Amino acid sequence: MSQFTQSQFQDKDSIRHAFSLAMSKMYQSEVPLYKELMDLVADVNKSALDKDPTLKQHLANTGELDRIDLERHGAIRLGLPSELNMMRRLFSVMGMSPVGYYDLTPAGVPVHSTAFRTTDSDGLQKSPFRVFCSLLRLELIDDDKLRQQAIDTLNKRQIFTPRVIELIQKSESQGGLNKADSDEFVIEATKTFKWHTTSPISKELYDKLHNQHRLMADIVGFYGPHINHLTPRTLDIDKVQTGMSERGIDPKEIIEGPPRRSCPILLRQTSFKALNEPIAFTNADGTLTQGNHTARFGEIEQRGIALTPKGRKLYDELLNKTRANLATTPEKDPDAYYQALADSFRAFPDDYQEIYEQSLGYFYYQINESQINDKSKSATSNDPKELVKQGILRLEPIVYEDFLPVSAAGIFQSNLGDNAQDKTKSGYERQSSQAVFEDALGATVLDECVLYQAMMDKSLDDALIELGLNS
Ligand code: OOG
Ligand code: NI
Repeated sequence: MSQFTQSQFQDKDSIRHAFSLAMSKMYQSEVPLYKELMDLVADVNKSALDKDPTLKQHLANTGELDRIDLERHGAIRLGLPSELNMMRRLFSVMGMSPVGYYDLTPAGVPVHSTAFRTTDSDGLQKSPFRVFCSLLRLELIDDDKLRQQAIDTLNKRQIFTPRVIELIQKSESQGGLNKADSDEFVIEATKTFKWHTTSPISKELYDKLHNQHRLMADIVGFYGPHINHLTPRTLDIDKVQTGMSERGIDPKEIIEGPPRRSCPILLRQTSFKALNEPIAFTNADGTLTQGNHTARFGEIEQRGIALTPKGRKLYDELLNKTRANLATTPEKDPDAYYQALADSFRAFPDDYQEIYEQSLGYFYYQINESQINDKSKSATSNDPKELVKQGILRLEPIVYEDFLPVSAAGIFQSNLGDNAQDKTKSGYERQSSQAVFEDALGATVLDECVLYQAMMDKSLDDALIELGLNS
């Protein structure tokens, strides 16, 4: 393709950015509490930056300072493999690829998931918007007749507008979309994720699905995959958790993920509980029956450094240990849980240098400008550890862009309504089905660790070139 044609295309990062703003605007009008949450997060972030100049400097060095206010993720749930396949193609128009495979079935949630996001460092700074996307595992409906009814219902719906499908095809065949098409694409794509106040199914069928699992009713009972939350990024999640209660927003009982630390790792998340909303169900004769449905909620997250497989293994071990040693569930005694969590995570170094030396986390290597003039000549080795020790290179944590299955299960559960955990079948006894998921997706999911390692390696190459130390 010629240079000239390519320059006609809108940058995929800016399509994603426009889409993320359109989704935020739609969700603010649909769920006014989300706007309140955004305001609370903006206040908390401002005071966190004012209080902590070191944090501010780290964020400035990694380019995250400018993206904090833009940063959010959304979540959707799909019913059919064909929907997941088209969803991948839709996100690809915006430069988003499937990263990671999350199996939620061991936690009693009948879905498996991936996250669509950009994988490119620059793209992440321009718009880190990502979408946690789950596919219902219809095979887990244990009643044959009901499963068939669910499949028939899903087969009748078309979650994408005809125009968005045309634009996806156009983007694929041309290699991009021009400005006018991109603008239209954003409007058409957003329609897939809007809320519907009418359900295509009867209240009776809804109740049957609901009895199987609330998520089945949430997916099969609607014309489309409504966005169920949009999550801003905060710099101090504990403040937001208490701030929610002060503003009369009802938070879930515990913050998921690692404990509070000086050097945050991975991801901490909390949410406010799902709203109970009126829905009109459609009877066989076309008349409507009023009912309710809970699906949409608000979530907040705090992100920290991405961990290597070694670091992740340690994280999983410490989290499992905490949960196994607890006499009760975390939700029943949050204080005891936080204490136990803090105790076990003492085994995870809370110092970036130490995390680096033990190869537990991913870092960017950056040149320490103040040191370079006097020391670069003496830098005879291109061994990064040596250059870090000499102060020629400094380490900046690479932020975790992905999700955590145990946390995600906690977020799902907290929004399935009261006592849902007790009613949920404790763990579907199934094998993880990444191959089945990828078959539906029409692509393999990317391995996030490979992506972080590549970012770290590239930062080293760039720094060595600049120092004249590359071989
Ligand atoms: C997704 C729940 C998981 C997260 O941030 O881990 C999630 C859903 O409720 O559809 O959003
Ligand atoms: Ni989420």
